[in-house]
Amino acid sequence: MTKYRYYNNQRLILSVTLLIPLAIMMLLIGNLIPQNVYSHANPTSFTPSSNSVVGENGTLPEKAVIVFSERPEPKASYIRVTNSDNERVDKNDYAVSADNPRESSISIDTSKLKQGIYTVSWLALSRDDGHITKGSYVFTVSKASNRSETDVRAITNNDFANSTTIDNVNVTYRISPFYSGINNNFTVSLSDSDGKVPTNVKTVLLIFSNKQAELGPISAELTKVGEGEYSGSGGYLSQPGEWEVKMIVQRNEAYDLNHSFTFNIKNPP
Ligand SMILES: [Cu+2]
Repeated sequence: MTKYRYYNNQRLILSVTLLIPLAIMMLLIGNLIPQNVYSHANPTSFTPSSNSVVGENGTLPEKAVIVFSERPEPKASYIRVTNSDNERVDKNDYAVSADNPRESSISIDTSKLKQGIYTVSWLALSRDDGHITKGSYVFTVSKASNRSETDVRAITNNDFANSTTIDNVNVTYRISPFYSGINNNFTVSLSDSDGKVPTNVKTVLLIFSNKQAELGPISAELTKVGEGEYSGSGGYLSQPGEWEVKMIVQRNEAYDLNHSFTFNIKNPP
């Protein structure tokens, strides 16, 4: 990918001059085409919600429900709920609601919900525009009432860490304690070649996928915790195996920094 910044104003003015008529054209064309051509069937709500902890009050979710922005075609769409051993804990009864054609759900076999991280993976073929969208998210089952001593034992750290330089920005990333099926901490540190912190960073995103287990993409936005330091915690690495992580650093008035990395991860010993 070619990268350049707007170092000189002339180039910037030229690009803006070219962009205005283009933007007007896009607006005119956009108004002639029904809106849903651009939207696809994207999830607008998840139950249980993304990254939530359930079960602490003794109630377990009996369904996974996803509402989409368009109508999913039931014959070609799915929702699957899997545990950290990639075993399905749903009842394989995917259905679109009779009351709301944009809402679909699958029943969960609550007898199979033990303490741990669960992945909800979905695919939707839109009846409105024929496009396919897919993704995953995770939730945690925590049974505080019957938590045993062994569940809270300290897990030995097994950190994964690496560095790269993209567009003169040094990027260091770390995953800790680096076991699947539990919460991990994800940190990204950014500095330029002089060791200074870049000031134009908007967001740092991590997008996780595990092709073998058909999980993902699962998106996580990290929080700024210090100068050039971004961090987040979650059960995104919900199952063992090979994962690919796409890291995207979005910047003001500069191209995104993109870096992908893969690794193998195991469930805790
Ligand atoms: Cu679409």
